[in-house]
Amino acid sequence: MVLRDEFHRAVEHLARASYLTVLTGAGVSKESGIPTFREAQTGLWAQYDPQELATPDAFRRNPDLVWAWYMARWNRVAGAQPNPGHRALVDLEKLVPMVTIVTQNVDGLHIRAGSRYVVELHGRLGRFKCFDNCQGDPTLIDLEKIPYGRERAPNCPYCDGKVRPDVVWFGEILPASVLQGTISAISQCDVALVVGTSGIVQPAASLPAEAKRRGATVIDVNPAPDELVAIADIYLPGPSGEVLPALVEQLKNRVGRG
Ligand code: BV8
Repeated sequence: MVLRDEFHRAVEHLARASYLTVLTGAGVSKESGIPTFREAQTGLWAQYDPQELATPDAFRRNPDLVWAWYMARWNRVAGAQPNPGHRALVDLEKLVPMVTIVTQNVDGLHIRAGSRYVVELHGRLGRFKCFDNCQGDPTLIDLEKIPYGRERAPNCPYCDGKVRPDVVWFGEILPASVLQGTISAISQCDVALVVGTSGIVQPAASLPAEAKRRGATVIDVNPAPDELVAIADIYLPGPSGEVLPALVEQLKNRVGRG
């Protein structure tokens, strides 16, 4: 069966890998109960397009609406746990000499699962900064030290401007340190494992093709064919919470650490 062959090819590439870069999107957190970015939002948020809220202009126009959206998402993430897919990526660190996770997700679940090398392309829910970075970029703000509520964006204790989430919005450039870490992981890897991303948002969506251009084998894990299937060497259909543990199981047997 084609799938079985593809699966075993993926295990062979992982067994021979010396540097694995894992590129993850919202799909890897789906089985932790966190809806993907493109899924219809629930309740109050159903009337909004996430792409319209995740921008500096939206925050300038209506800081309290955008603030409340992030508070609701932060609240949901705080109650979520890493799932078997996150944990399988941690297990890979014992089976491949070097593993770096480059994630689009802002939920912090890879770090909470125990992954050691994680590049968070788009920042992190629960980290906050002055909208104007008045003390330097970034001017991080400890919410515990200022009065804040869930409904209204608080004021910066330094400049009295607005406090915002420390995430990368549409139209904003990714931090230089993040880009450096990403380029390093993409240029060194001999296997790029792409998990749970629709492959739409740039520049993250260009990373698998860049890894391939540099000679890496690209493996794509997604229950639905995404934009990246076309350039993937191997496509494994299925939820990451099932496919990744199965890959790790087979890899353990293959390298004799079962
Ligand atoms: C920038 C943080 C330079 C905020 C996010 C070309 C070059 C450069 C820029 C652009 C370009 N083209 C367009 C742009 C602009 C823009 C962009 O990409 N627009 C898109 C819509 C076309 N990019 C930017 O603005 C970026 N900045 O490039 O700066 C610049 C600046 C100014 C002017 C010029 C250049 C910044 C983008 C960062 C945006 N911030 N997040 C927040 O979270 O609130 S993006 C956000 O959406 C997420 O972080 C994530 O990255 C993205 C959602 O994508 P996915 O993770 O893939 O999630 P999605 O829901 O789409 O898909 C989930 C997948 O999971 C699906 O395929 C599904 O099948 C699968 N799945 C479901 N269940 C499972 C599963 N998979 C596995 N297991 C399962 N169980």
